[in-house]
Amino acid sequence: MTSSSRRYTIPGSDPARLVTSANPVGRRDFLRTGAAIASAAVSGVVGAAVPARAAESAAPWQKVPGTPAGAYGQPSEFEKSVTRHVIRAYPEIAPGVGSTLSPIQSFHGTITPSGLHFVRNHNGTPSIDPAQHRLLIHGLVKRPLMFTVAALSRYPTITRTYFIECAGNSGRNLAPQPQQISAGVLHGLISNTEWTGIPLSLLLEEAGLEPGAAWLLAEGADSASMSRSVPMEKALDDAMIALYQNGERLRPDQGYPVRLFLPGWEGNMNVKWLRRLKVTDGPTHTKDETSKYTDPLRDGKALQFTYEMGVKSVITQPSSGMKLDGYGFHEISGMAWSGAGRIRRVEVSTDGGTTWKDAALHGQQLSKSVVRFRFPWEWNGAPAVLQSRATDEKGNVQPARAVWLARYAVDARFHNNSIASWELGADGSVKNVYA
Ligand SMILES: Nc1nc2c(c(=O)[nH]1)N[C@H]1C(S)=C(S)[C@@H](COP(=O)(O)O)O[C@H]1N2
Ligand SMILES: [Mo]
Repeated sequence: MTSSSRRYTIPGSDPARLVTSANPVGRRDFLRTGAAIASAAVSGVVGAAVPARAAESAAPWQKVPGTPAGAYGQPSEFEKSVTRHVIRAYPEIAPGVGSTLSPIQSFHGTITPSGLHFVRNHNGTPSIDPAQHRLLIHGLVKRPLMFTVAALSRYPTITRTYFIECAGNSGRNLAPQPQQISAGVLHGLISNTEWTGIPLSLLLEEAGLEPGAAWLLAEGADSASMSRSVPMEKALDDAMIALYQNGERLRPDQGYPVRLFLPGWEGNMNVKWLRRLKVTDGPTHTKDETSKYTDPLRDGKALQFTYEMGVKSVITQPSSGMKLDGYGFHEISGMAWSGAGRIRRVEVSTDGGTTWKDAALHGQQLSKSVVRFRFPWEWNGAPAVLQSRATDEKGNVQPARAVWLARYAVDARFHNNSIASWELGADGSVKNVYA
């Protein structure tokens, strides 16, 4: 702790006063520290203010030996409620079709734990034996190549942290009435992961592009045979053949053993269980890109091939379904990301967008990656509407809901990056609202 942070002490005469969310550190002590205070400094002070004798009577778990560590670690048994939300579109006829949403309301950093990564499957997660899986690169190439997973694992790799977001994320916030469901069920088709893999340009270079090679057809080995067309420009830019997720092999739900990763581009194009890349002279117009992922506009036209995910943010604490346990200090916090590059700024409004103030950005501010924003706030107990607005390094600003709705047709379902609003009632309850 720095000497300056020692100034803050816990109010009250009992030096071992228990600091809980219901019995917080005095609000004047918080305010004195100013907006720049980091929550880490506060908790550090709390720790320092409790005398050593508070720890003298041993807790039950100090009196028995602990359990031996298991072969694969699991979260605390007290965190069992932090799970993905499973939605099965056709539970009877095709149980593998659906989405499994990340509980973003429970996240506090920037990385999505692998077991809580969102999943969007068009026909379930295949069980693939890596010894039998192959990746084929063919079409307009000088040398068609077939790779085993073992062969791929011998290539030089890169490690990058990127978000992936389904184009349908936040589609539930296009319902006629705001739904009272958690932030994760509303906006949880987003995850942020450290991916390790091979630059796709390396493999394409090895295959050798023929003249006219302008697109790729990427095809998955699942029973949905998910396939999408990818412009060569992206393939030669930052596209990756991902093999690892947060340091271990890809999870089956994320495409084990091989996935195409296209940083910042709509989730659907990141073909999992990748089995084939065919180099072509134009887009293939596969079933997956003609039946879906088109964005109808107000003027009767439609956007096709909307690849880049728009600049976006969402407040995760507090968020719908939560309840603030009293007025006073509360940290407003959330996630922001952009498919165009780095997040430069996140502003927070507590009055429904009338006034905005800058939030602090935490974590590495990487390109096409989630940043965490935090905003210290003193709630005076009056109803409030909380919003966040992100700006990226290209100057793209997250649109207001009304602006987004004015652009897209009423039946548009994808790419909803508009500002989301939480209404805080006088009783501390937090509701999803359209503002
Ligand atoms: N082979 C295959 N790839 C796929 C899909 C699929 O169903 N099959 N779903 C796509 C969709 S719609 C999205 S949003 C992302 C989701 O990636 P995740 O499940 O790893 O989060 O994968 C994409 N890649
Ligand atoms: Mo998706």
